[in-house]
Amino acid sequence: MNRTKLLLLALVALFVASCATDTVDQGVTAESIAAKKFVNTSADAVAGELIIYVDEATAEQLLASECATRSGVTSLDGFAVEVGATELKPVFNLKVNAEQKRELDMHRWFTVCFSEDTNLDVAAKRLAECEVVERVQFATRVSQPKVTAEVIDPAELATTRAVNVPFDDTLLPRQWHYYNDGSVDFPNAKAGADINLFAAWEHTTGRPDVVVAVVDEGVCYTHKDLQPNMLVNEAEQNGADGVDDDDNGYVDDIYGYNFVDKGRVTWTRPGDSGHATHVAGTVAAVTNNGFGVAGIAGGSGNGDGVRILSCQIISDRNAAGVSATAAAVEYAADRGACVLQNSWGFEAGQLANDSAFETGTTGVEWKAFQYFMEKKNHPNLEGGIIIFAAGNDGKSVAGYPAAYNKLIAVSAIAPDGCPTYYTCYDRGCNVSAPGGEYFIRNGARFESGCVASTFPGDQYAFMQGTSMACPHVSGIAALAISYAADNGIVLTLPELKDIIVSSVSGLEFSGTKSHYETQGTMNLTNYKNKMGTGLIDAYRVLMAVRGTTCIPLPLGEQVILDINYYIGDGNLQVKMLESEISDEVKEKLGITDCRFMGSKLLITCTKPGSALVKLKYIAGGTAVGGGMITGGMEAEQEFAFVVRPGIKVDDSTGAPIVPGGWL
Ligand SMILES: [Ca+2]
Ligand SMILES: [Ca+2]
Ligand SMILES: [Ca+2]
Repeated sequence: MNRTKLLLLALVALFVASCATDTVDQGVTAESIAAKKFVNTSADAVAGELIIYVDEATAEQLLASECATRSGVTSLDGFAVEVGATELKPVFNLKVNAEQKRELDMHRWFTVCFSEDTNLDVAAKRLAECEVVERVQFATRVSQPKVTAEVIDPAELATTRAVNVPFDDTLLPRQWHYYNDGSVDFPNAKAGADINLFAAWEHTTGRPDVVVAVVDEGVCYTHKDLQPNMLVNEAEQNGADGVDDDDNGYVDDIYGYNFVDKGRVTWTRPGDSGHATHVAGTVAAVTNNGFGVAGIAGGSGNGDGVRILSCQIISDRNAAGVSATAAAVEYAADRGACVLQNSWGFEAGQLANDSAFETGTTGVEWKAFQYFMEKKNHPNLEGGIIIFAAGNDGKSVAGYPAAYNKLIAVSAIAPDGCPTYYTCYDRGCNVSAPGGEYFIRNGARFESGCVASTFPGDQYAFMQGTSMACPHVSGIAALAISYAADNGIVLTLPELKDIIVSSVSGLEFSGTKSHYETQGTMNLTNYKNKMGTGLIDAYRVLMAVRGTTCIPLPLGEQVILDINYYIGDGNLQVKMLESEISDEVKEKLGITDCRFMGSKLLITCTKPGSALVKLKYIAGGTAVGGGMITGGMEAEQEFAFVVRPGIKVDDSTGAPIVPGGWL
């Protein structure tokens, strides 16, 4: 008798015993209790599969029987006979890190497989009526937003790079989403509608000990602009085909694992879209290697980018069920990822709110997320951060699980600094990033306003979507962890989440803009203050990790900066002292005028950029104490001057006029 049968027999025995009791003694009550055990509904659920959460004793019995050599339980009827059950297996992989998984009760989740002809609702009801079964979940599939890729003509790959980009990747000038000086070909393109990446790159470009798991289709790991930044499982790479060389429960998982087909990661099936490869490139395509695109945390051309792990949950348009998806998230945590990049969701409308997601009806996917968030895979982040695309339905609510309040959901903006026509916004959306947008001119479609990244077959392509916005935030999270590591800072997970959602530019828009798909107009007023906290800014994220306050300064205009806006409670208690602004900083920001007057600094910057400066002031009183004088204390604080186009500040205080900053 094989292992599966043994497990099945054990479970069936338990079902029969408990179901019989329920039916006889409790009747209708048992039915109402059973109804409360359902995590979700059977709408669009996969046939022939259910996921159950059993009580502790049953879980132990089922797991122990996995190694049993005895002939097993004899009573074979009831559920197994009715539904033609063929398999019963734990959802999670207890070969790795079992202790922590048991603490989270992950060992109590099982998948039951049976004939696809079986009525799912009837089978689920049967299971729910069993005392030992505490929850029953229908195996819904994940969905991935549809994408339209516009492959970049190879002739363009040889484009001479513009002089104003910091690295030599030939397509970097097309990546307006990293640094937008307003010259991108898009209606009303706005300088500053970007993630302000170039300034961040002056401080870090990533670290190879930071692993980002891309939960998506399979990543084309042979792509020459990705391959050096793929996480390699060396035991498998140097091992034997068809053998689980590192004994982690997955055969041949060299660059990740394919949870749909149960094997190697794939990207060349007819239905594959290139989505994962595009997403991975935004996070960590190799930067400064002389060709292709740059990745946000792709290193500096010295093998120092963050690493990508491919957790494949969609293959040839077939999506993994929820239990395989949960296993993919668990696998990401077990392989050392500390950032989970997710441009996918469940079909909208299955769960109405956070409480349906988390409370009495918690599903198996949440258990996997919880494990990922609790697993400490990097010494400089106490946990793992999970980032989701908000969804492309244009709804005023994020999809699930993106909307869940412990995950970061990303909405998408276009090169005009306005919401894209497709983005989900408002409820459940936490922060925005560039997702790009096609536009029509004279009847023709243009892709220059989309996001440029890697595409299978050593190609490059433009795509649009919150799927493209999401990896911007994942890449920035990876930079934040890298920067923390470089500076000996340990972040908690809540700290990193707070930093990400608070390090943003204000988004200012009004009126209407044209809608690419319908060629109608979208009313931007509907989106006001609903694109999360604003547009994420990579430089601000790093400065927040460092603990340094950013002072936005306008470009080419004299400004009177009142230090009291940035220190203390703003009651003019602080007098500024003459501070040294180095020649290097003056040159970098084109500072033509710089005078200290009382609590104020009069300054004119003529070049965009950013620089760290130390400003001195008197803490208390109007003079520094010492000698015969009783007075204030001389103090010093580091600030980051940020000069960008579009920054507007108050004439008398230098405070930014757009709440939260620039744009
Ligand atoms: Ca393996
Ligand atoms: Ca192998
Ligand atoms: Ca490159």
